[in-house]
Amino acid sequence: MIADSGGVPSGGRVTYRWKVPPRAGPGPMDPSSIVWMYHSHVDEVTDTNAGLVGAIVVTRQGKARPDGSPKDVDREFAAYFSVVDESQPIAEGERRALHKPPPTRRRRGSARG
Ligand SMILES: [Cu+2]
Repeated sequence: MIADSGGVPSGGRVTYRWKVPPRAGPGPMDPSSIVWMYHSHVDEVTDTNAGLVGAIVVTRQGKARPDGSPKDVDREFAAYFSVVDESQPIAEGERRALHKPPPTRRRRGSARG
């Protein structure tokens, strides 16, 4: 892993490199590739709800093209389904990403009703 503990700046890019042990790849009865999910462990729930998740495709040795895609697959896509509690406040960074100003706080009993 290359990144330090400072996180990835907005618009930034980090390249991660993992050593993939044979047990992380497809087994004898699996297709040419299997998928693992990656996600943030900084603030796991908030970050995952903000979309900081993705797929890692591990293809059997000798079954990948030079770009890493499996030779026996025409198209790849990953789908991730999740249940999210939208009643929970979202993180400030997520709010900024949506280009919405933070909600205005109002005092109870305000003359403006
Ligand atoms: Cu995890």
